[in-house]
Amino acid sequence: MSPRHPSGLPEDLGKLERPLVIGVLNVTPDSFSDGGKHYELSSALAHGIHLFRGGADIIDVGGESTRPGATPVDAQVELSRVLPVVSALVAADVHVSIDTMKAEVAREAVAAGACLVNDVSGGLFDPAMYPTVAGLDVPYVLMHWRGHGAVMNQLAVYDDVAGEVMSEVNDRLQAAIAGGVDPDSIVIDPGLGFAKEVDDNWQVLHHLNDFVDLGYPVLIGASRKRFLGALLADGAGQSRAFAERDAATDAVSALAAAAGVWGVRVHNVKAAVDSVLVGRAWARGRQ
Ligand code: PMM
Repeated sequence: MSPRHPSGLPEDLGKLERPLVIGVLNVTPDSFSDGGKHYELSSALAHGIHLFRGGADIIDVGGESTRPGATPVDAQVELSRVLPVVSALVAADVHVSIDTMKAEVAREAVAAGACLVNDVSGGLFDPAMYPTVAGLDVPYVLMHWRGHGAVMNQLAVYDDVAGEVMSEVNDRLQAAIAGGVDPDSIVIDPGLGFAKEVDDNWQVLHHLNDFVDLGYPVLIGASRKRFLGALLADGAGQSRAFAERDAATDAVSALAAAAGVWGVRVHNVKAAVDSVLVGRAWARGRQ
């Protein structure tokens, strides 16, 4: 069975019978794997179109780096980075999601045509997020989060990481629904790399079926993350370079698709589309 799509998704995407591939477009000077690369509007737009032509179903535009130690930015700075890119991609008929923790940025981006709100804080950062999203009629990605990049490494303390992440996601789900968010519009995400040590991510992935069994569409963002760099470290313990983590990312995408996730968020979309098709066929025993 294909995973259920969240309500509010554009009609053409809602017809897809495979996990969605969401392409990463960070318009920041300091994101962990592509910071600075697409900071200018023209290069952001060109990369967004490149991802779209490569098969991305949605381009996820973010204007604030979430990496450990990153400097927080205010809503005006974030808006000045993302809005021109969102508008230009929407004008080119590309589906766009907005990666933000701020209600104001979410609202403005959706007004400019974004079709999904991706909130890495799961509503913990901005108390206005749930009431705002409740009025927007677009899917809402609620990710597991414990704190901003400046402190998140200190917050990676667990007795049972998969169980605690699941229970914290459940708490956020209840809060979002109580705050007016339509449960059918929610996508959950265990937040790989966010307040998680290297092996914590593998524990979460080992229990991915339990997240899927919660009954909400699940999104996974493993792309090029530190836990993959560590897995692929060389003999001297040197982490694998960002751009050389894509084959491992694709393996995670295939396995996640086989486990029944709704979508994967990746930098290299072309191979990810193949990967989710493999995972889905594997799980179904047919094409
Ligand atoms: N990871 C990053 C940013 N946004 N959103 C969701 N829903 N899930 C993620 O795992 C996630 C995210 C950080 O990665 P990046 O710096 O490559 O964008």
